Amino acid sequence: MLTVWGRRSSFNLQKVMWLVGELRLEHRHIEVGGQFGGLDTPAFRAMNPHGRVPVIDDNGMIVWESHAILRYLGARYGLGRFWSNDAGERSQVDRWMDWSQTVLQPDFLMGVFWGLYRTPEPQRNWPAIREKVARCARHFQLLDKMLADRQFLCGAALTLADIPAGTSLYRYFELDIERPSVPNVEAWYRRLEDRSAYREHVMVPFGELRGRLDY
Ligand SMILES: N[C@@H](CCC(=O)N[C@@H](CS)C(=O)NCC(=O)O)C(=O)O
Repeated sequence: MLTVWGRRSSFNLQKVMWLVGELRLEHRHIEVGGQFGGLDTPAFRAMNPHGRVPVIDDNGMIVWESHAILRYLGARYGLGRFWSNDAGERSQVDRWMDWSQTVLQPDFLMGVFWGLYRTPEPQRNWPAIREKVARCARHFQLLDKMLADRQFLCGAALTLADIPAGTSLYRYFELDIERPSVPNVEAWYRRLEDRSAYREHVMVPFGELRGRLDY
């Protein structure tokens, strides 16, 4: 049995749960972190010494770090669909996953979502927020070009490449910020919205996070 730990409002948990949903894996989900606490217990720290979510236990195999979990689940349960044994094909997916984690996520999730939405109004650093909003506009314009001739980031089917970047779309389009015209990204977002796993696990209202810096 697969067990997944993490609160539903966690961006990194959402990536994992979206894939669990796509793969229709039987699982148990335990909400920890944030208002649920539980990240500092010896039992949790024995699984993840960093005390962060998500974490999975798949029949005794413990994995932490959201992208390591995506790759693990893809390799174990998604061969041919979410995992390829061909190194070249895998690299097509890996480059988008790594770019999302090292470029898009810091600029959007940390820069815009934390800077604007999670920071109480009097503490907001507007020059920094504006710079991150502008950087995100360029990232989404680049994605828009990439998506001009394809339905998903690596072609005609959803792959792991879509999961980290696609998870940011719900919050990006819900926030009251300036956005460029990105029709191909919007069409991609609509395709993701058509998927029940995306609606259930990513389109999770995030009001509890407003003005909240403590987790
Ligand atoms: N790089 C890690 C980041 C993990 C992380 O920072 N998780 C956040 C939630 S998105 C967390 O555990 N926050 C503490 C909390 O929820 O209490 C990953 O991708 O899994």
